[in-house]
Amino acid sequence: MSKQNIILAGIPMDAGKHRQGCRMGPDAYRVAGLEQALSDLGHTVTDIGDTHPDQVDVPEDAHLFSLPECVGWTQALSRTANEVAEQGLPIFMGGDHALSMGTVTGMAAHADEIGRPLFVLWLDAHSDFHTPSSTDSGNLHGTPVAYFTGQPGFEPFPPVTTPIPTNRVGMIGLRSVDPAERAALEKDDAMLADMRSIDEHGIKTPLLAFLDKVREANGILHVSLDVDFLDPSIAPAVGTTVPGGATEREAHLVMEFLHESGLVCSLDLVELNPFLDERGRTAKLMVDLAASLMGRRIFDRPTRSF
Ligand code: 6HN
Ligand code: MN
Ligand code: MN
Ligand code: MN
Repeated sequence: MSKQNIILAGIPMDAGKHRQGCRMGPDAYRVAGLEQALSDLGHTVTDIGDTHPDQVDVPEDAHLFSLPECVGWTQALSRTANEVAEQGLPIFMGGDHALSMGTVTGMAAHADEIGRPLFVLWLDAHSDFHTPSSTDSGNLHGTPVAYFTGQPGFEPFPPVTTPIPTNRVGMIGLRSVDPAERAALEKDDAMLADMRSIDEHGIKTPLLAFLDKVREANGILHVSLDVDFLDPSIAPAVGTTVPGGATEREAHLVMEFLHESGLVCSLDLVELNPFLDERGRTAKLMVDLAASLMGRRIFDRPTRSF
């Protein structure tokens, strides 16, 4: 991957779930030095500030948390992602994972415009494959993959004009998948790598297989990195911790391979809740992972104390 035009877009979205705090994510990434870390690698970095949701005429829903706001965010983010993708490589600083309903559909429209298929790598403890009718929690951050792959039941949301077929989705890090999501995923053909298979075969095996698929199809790759992909002992700043996650080295190795692939077109950094962090350690780790993805080499890692 050569030197890039990186666009940092803040998405202070907290509407995708009941527990609040992810709205502080973009500023935590700024304080943790994301822009400097990336410009130190020789990239041109522009922080375009924070995005805001559109005002939409959608009624509140008794079960789904903050439905109108989520629809407004999706509409605004899909447009913004498509626009910024033309200027370079966007990094979407979340905000909760419901933001991917907008970023991925916007990137899919962009990929369509340049005539290349978009693939999505979902680094997460969860599959986020609920639909508005299958979710028990009513939290829409558990639904983005179902939305952008074109599953039915998202009527109040903007229609998905360029759905991503499930065989272009790869999930790595899974260890908490609800029964309804499992049933739906079993019928589909997404690449699923749970933590058990990672323990057994290493994280490199599913990742390289997936990257081969992207390359063979002349595709481009959107990466969606949920903080809970990481083990909670190294990344406590997230509301949905699940023990047994990726180690620091596993996560960096993924980023290093992604960098070497040259296939990544965009990145979501999601679910960071700075209110739950310990002396900024999770924010700093996420910055380090983004830097690895953008080409920081292993000997150039900073020394840290907390
Ligand atoms: N995330 N499956 C659970 C739910 O409430 O639907 C957890 C969702 C987590 C969402 O990882 O972004
Ligand atoms: Mn466009
Ligand atoms: Mn998620
Ligand atoms: Mn998750």
